[in-house]
Amino acid sequence: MTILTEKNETYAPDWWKNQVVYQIYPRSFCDSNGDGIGDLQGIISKLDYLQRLGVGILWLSPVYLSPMDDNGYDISDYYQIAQEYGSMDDMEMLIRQAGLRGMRILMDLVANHTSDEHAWFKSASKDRQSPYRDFYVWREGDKGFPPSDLISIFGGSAWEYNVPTEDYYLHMFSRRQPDLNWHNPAVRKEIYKIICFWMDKGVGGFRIDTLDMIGKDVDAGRIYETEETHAYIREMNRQTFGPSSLLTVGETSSADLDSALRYASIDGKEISMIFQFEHVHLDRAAVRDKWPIVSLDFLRFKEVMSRWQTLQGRAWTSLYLNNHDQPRALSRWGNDSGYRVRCAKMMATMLHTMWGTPFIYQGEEIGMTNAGFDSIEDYRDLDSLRAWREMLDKGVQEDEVMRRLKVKSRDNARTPMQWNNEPGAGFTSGEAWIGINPNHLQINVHEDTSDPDGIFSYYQKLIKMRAGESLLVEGIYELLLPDDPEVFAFLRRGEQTSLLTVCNFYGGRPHFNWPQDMHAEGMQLILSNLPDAPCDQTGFVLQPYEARVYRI
Ligand code: TEU
Ligand code: CA
Repeated sequence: MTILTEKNETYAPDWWKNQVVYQIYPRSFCDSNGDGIGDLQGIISKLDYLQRLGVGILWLSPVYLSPMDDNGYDISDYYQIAQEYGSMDDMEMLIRQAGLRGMRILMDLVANHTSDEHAWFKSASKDRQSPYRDFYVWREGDKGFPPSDLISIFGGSAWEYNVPTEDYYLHMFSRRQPDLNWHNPAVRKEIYKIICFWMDKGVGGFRIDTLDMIGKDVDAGRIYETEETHAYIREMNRQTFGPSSLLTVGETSSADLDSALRYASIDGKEISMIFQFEHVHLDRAAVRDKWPIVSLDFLRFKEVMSRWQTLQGRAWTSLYLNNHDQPRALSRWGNDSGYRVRCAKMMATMLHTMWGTPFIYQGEEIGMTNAGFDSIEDYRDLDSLRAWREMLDKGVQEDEVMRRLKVKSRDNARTPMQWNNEPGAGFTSGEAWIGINPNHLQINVHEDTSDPDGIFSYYQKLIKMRAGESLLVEGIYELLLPDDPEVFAFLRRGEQTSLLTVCNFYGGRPHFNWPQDMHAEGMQLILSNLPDAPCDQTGFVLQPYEARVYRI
């Protein structure tokens, strides 16, 4: 089945393979009514900007009805739009207006858990006889102790005692996000109804939150990826988006290559692609211990990014450095001061010339940076606020706790989009729900897009290149200089020609030698983040954070 759009276009099954996705965090994108909270009409007012950028798909973080305990990742009604974001009419207008500009909407489906204010949970938590009782995971405690030592991702026990029914329910995230029991066919049926409802609205696909957790075996303490996980995804595929050309992206923080070959196999039985987390877990003390500050092991980063390229031809993958859960990569792994503009372009060159579908997170296209918050009062993210309390209780010095939040907090990515240098950054005429980065005076859309050498126009070039360069979609990836501590260089080999990407991730001036079987005269520079790119028979000296792409 292909989806007809406003222009009665039809979409081939792999329409998204040369597209770039733009993630919008609605709360922080654009506020149209001055209440300090981003909204759907705000997004609609920026569709021309997004069309100019050249992206083909807009992933919206959740906009459904929610008490906003986790900024919408706690849904209380999947069929309604959160009042602070607007109405269903606004949502339908957004889908339509985006479609008219050749852009499709990816909804964020949070189905591992609901809000504790969802009607199902309100009923289930009141009465053991509720018809929705088995929509959630209930276990007896043991003389006042939780049923097991499962820990929530947001810290603390994953079990919450429920007084009315005198037992515990499971919540792998906040206690206000009770896990759904996917082993119950009635739950799966309800989720499939929700997917079909939004498909009928004309969305282009779904990003599926914590997809690797839906088949959890709680009593075995196995939270991620079981056989049931894949069985349920295949059933979901068959009963909803499978026959269509929708784009489906699963968030699977536990995935390795083998599981990715199942989730995102080109046989189309599950989903189109996944978000893997190996690279964003590299600078963690441990996968479940994100707060201690660890510097990036660049060689491991290159190895991980390259290993995920080996899926080519057997599955499909996403490419990302930023999202609403991660600190901004430019601050985290790049240079967000003296070389901010050049470094932003270099990181984008690395990502957008790899194999897979690149994702741009709002503000990445103008080089926005981490928030720089100094006081706990600045923070809004429940994960960060709880971690602050937990680290203090464990005896970590307050200045170290604040240093960690400043580097690692999800709020780094959630400060309002910086449209101009006005007091509300063009995001709001009111008081923003979270602090606006003071550097919006210098770093903003107006400033950057008025510079032909700005980051935005560089992203435009990369996106246009992907749409027109088959080597970026099909070229076979080959890492060069795996042991080089500064340079990330790789080929995208084709039949007749190939592409060569060379990125200097640091501030040194290393010399890059042309690869063995290649010569200067055969090289055609097709993109660079510096005005000139001299080279000689041997190769060239890379300037700090310099990036070049050659056709060979
Ligand atoms: O995140 C799931 C996930 O992988 C998180 O555990 C992530 O590792 C953590 O947020 C890092 O601190 C998804 C959403 O992206 C996130 O915003 C939600 O808070 C979470 O699920 C619960 O829905
Ligand atoms: Ca608003």
